[in-house]
Amino acid sequence: MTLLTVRRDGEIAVVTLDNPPVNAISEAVRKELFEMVGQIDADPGLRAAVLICAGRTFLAGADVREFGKPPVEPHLPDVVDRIEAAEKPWVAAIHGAALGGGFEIAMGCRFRVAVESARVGLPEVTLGVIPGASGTVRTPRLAGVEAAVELVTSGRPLSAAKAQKAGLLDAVVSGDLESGAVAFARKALGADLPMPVSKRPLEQMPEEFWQGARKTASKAGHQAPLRALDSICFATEHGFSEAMAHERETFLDLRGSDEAAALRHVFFAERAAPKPAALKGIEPRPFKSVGVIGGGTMGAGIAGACREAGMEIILIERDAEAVARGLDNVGKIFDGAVKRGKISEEGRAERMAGVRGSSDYAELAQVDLVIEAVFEEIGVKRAVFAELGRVCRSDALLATNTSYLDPRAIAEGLPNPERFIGLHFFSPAHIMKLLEIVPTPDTAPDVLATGFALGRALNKMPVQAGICEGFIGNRILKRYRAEAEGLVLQGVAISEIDAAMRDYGFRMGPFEAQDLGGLDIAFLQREGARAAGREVAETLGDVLVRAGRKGQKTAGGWYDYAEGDRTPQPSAAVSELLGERISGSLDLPRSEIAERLVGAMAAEGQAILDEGIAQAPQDIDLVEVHGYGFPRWKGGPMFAVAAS
Ligand code: 3H9
Repeated sequence: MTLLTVRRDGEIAVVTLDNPPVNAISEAVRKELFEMVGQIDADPGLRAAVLICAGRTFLAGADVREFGKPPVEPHLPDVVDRIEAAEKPWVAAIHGAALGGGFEIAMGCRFRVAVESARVGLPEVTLGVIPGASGTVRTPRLAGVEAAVELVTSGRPLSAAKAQKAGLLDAVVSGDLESGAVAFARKALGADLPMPVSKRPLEQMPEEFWQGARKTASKAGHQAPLRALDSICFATEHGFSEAMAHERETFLDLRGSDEAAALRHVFFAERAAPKPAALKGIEPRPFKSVGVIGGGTMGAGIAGACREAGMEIILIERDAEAVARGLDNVGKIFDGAVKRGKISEEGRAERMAGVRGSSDYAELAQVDLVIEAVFEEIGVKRAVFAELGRVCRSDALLATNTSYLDPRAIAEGLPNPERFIGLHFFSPAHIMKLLEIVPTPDTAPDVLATGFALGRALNKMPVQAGICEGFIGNRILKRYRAEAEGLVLQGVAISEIDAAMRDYGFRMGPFEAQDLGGLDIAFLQREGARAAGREVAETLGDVLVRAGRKGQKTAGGWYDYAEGDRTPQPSAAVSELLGERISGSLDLPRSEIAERLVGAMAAEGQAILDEGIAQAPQDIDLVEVHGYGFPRWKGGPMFAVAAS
């Protein structure tokens, strides 16, 4: 045994698994666990076993890296059965997270105890599969069908307290987990053992229950949640072994699916992106105190996100009135969190106590980091950095939140330009995950490392982008929209293009999304470029804005809207406005429309890679998934096109 060690505590064996980083259940782990059950059963001096893990977590699930390879014995369901069938009862002692196969192993144990901070769950559907080692068969026997359906189809883990309430855990221990679990085992040996989970009875649910659950599961947009639900339903109607065979078949079928491959791609990309190899070993600068310049929607969102992560905030605005408005905007963010039950009133007060407003830049003399989020105009931004250059510590990190301007131009003349960086947040900044990190040629490596550390601290998805118009995300967006307009010019109906992209998995198509966000933003940006003497071709969006059609806020953009109704209606006015420009009557199936638009995104992504603007194709995929609504289960445009 190399991964499992055993320590004796009287008649209890404490079996510790140490398979860093997350105790994933690899082939070796399965093999050692399977054999360990036999060894403990054969030892007359032992009466029970506690399974505990070293490191940050209990078993985090099957080793996802093995999913692309043929399954090798012993299979996980057999390991779970083996533990359950042991003569000596096993107790799972959970810290960190017991997820997927990790929780399935825990269900094979006769008891489950956890520390308060632990989480348990069956997140397999987020990887495009279903639980494959009895999650859909044992969970309804352990916690009831309704709880099992919620756990398995949502993939969301539960806190230890909630899991105990649902019947998934037998006890939550405070203090040392190992001694708590050993004490639990000792006490349990003094009473009758509960029935193994596989032998427990299963309740039957009415047809309406399944109908409602199917409706909810189908909202995910990909097949795994529905298949997981079907598997639970099957388990309620068949015996244990039959249900296990059915679950296994579904699991293996999905494991080889395109959706699962795409979701695994995103899973690993998300884990790699926040810790770029090139920055390994570089110590980030501190960011305990943060100045935010601008208290509008963006500035307030950034301030709210930083405060939520525990930083002390000074919000700078022009004058007292604007300061009050800015603080009010931050307050509204925390009001929302109170309303959603995420924080208490006291929590809100405690957060707001750490947000101070001022119109005096001198207040920023000692802060670690300043993030500028003022109007997107080069003169305004440069004036801000001239001021910051005067008042801030020479080692304070200075960041601009710009979407389109060149950070080099913003930083021109700044003393110590090595501490300057672009941090492109997405609106609303306290919610959106994506953070584009844009270093200039002068940015010091530890400043870049600080950008990533900040991204991680804010629980965002930080991705490095080089300097070009629109960085990664907005540059691809522009190409996507241009391609969509190109199809309109060839005669494809606007509503068909939107429907095609919804069918593909986006929540909205490109035209509906513009109507919601407003067509004027991109229009003004194009006009700005034209005014600066750059050649920018007239778009169909320009035609609409010039005719006063800026989107839902003007009761019409690409579509018409009835008052108080956000349902897009095809617009005769738009047909008339665009009429003579439309030169064809192209009729494309929706799948081909989507293929063309995603293909255009990927082609732009390739150009971005070739120019060194993005570091890797998976970074582009993360930008699209986390910032632009690209369906996760398609993996992002680079993955989707490479896989097709
Ligand atoms: C399953 O169990 C199927 C079964 O039902 C049936 C089978 C028959 N495998 O997230 P982190 C790596 S499906 C392989 O940054 P944290 C990860 O790539 C599985 N590797 O840590 C990273 O590597 P690197 C169901 C894995 O502390 C490193 O570990 N389980 C796995 O922020 C650290 O990861 C899940 O879906 C894995 N399963 O969070 C759980 N998990 O250092 C997935 C992680 O090289 N995992 N790695 O970049 C998680 O949710 C988090 O990792 C966890 C820790 C919460 C556990």
